Amino acid sequence: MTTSTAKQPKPNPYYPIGQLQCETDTGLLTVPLTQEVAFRSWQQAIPEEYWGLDADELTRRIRTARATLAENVVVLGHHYQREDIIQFADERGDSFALAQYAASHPESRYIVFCGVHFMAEAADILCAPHQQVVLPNMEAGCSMADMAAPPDVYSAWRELEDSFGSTDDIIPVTYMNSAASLKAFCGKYGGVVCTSSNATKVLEWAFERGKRVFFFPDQHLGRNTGAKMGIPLDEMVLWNWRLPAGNLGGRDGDELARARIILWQGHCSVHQRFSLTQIEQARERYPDVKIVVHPECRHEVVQEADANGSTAYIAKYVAEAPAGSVIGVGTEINLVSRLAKENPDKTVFCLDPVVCPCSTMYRVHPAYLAWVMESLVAGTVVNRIQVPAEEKAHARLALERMLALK
Ligand code: CIZ
Ligand code: SF4
Repeated sequence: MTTSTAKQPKPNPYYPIGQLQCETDTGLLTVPLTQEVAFRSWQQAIPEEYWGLDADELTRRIRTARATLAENVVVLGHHYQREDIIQFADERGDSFALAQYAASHPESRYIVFCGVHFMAEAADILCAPHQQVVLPNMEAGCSMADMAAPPDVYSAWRELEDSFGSTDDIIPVTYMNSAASLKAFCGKYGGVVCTSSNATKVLEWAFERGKRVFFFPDQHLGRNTGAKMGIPLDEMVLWNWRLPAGNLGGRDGDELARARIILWQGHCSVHQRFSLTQIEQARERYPDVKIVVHPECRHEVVQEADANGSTAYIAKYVAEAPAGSVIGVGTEINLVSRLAKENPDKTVFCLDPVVCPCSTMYRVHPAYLAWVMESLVAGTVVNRIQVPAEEKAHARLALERMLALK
């Protein structure tokens, strides 16, 4: 695969209005860290020598380290990573598929997970004890996962217990995009993990065991899945975690009594940007366009789309569309532009004209990958992600319940 050779950010024709630009708008091109405006505020300190390296030099150094480490390392690339990272991935995919891939390669002691924090944790939960998981940039979190702080979830659970008299009939379900401690919480309280590929199956499982589901952190995936199962919108209520404890997440007793799904008020800032207006504009411009979106998008957007599904689903949808198709996609821009490149016989475009990449995924700049890989070559494991043993056991249980549904 080729790499970007651009040394300078190019002005992007998509952004006519300066104020609408996001911090990562220099686009999908890699420039040295010193020129990355977005990295100044939140990047993890790495040795000075990596700051000035351009994309070509970083590529060369990562390639050398990769060759030296050989089968001792597996490099995983999430779909939302930039091309300059994806080119090194032994496997690319969604968070769960990547964690499974790492677990099925026990010959590799080091798993370098180019993705975000919860994904590296999931890999650590599923991998063998001798495998060590490394996240190139510790600041690469997920803003959606961060909306469900474990103490807030535990406090909500206690409030639900007080309100209903017990939680025996409530099944906690966490989306993969959550802290390991919340996966452990689900394991401990009879709950389960879901991904965007299996959320329906998981909720069916949950409703066989309880009357209600407590779903976090993504309200949209929860609502879209519930609606797909025929649950009326007014039987899915939002729990506003920003309110102080004691407020029942902003609901009253009647609303909670009616609720079949209690939805944590979390969202993905990338997917929440997609709108009905964008779909309308795409249909006006291309009357035959097909619209495919991720279920982290708002309910009305998912309803209006021709299809919706996980990143793997979207990739398959585009690949299987007939030549000449025009497809508007509602998901992260790195994946959309890769799909456009890999399907040159189709017109594939992002529904959002102000194409911000996922800013936390973007934090895995190749300088970080070079640093962690060269550290491994030197015999030092930096940025290891390790889930505490007890948490791991419970989190694994919640993941295994999900796996058993296949
Ligand atoms: O689980 C993943 O990797 C995410 C974040 C989304 C998806 O649909 O694959
Ligand atoms: Fe999190 Fe959204 Fe980025 Fe996915 S795209 S990692 S949900 S912030």
